[in-house]
Amino acid sequence: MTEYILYNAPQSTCSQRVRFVLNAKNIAFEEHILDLFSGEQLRPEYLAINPNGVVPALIHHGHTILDSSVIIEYLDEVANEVVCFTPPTPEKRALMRWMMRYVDEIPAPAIRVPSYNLAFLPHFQKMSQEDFLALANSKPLRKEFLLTMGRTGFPQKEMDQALDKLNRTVVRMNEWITQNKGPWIMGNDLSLVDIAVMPVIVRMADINLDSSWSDKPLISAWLENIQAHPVFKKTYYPGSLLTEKYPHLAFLRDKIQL
Ligand SMILES: N[C@@H](CCC(=O)N[C@@H](CS)C(=O)NCC(=O)O)C(=O)O
Repeated sequence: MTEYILYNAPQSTCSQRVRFVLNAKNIAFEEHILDLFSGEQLRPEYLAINPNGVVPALIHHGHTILDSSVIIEYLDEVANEVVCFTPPTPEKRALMRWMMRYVDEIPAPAIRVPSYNLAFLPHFQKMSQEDFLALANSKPLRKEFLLTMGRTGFPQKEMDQALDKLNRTVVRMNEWITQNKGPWIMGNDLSLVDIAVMPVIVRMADINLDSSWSDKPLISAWLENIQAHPVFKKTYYPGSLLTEKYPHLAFLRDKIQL
């Protein structure tokens, strides 16, 4: 049996965190790509692995590890020979985990709103209302999210709130980098919190929300640094960016009010 098996999706921001850590640690893994639009994550065989019906899921030596933040912490614990992304002292570890909770609480859910409104909505608009409701009701974790979006998209108020959360994250990240003297969030070393927030910042740049940090050179430098990391390209393999599948998104800059 392969030591590591990853169930994930190329454009899934949560999956990108896990792929980055696996690649950085030089861990070979069997990759299973799920088509989230055809509902492969909701099939009984996958729900038996992850009852929440979301990716990623990691299987290591037959043990199932769920939730991207939990998975990257797990990987840093069991495979820390090549590189370690967790600080050495309990105080710093607590600080990193607190920052990771912020990322999971504020920007990780917020980035889904523009992603769905701008890119994924047409997939749902093609469905009949009946099929859409049946799909929404079958989602263990995202039922309310999908029902709020409906087949017309999130209302402007939801979009504004999400963009506000993303902007506040950029401000917070800038403070963290400044306080810790950069170039990474916790200072000199790349840590799990950088990897946790990476997909949000990369997605924002991808869908033209990078004006959020036009006055924050530390964030631009942080993004350049992560993009220059040796495993960035391997993690964001072709098809991982939204603009690769939805080229019209590259031209939306003027339509989104920040
Ligand atoms: N907290 C979970 C969230 C996982 C999650 O929301 N995954 C998304 C992709 S990033 C998904 O599988 N969505 C499928 C769906 O909404 O049906 C984690 O970090 O692993």
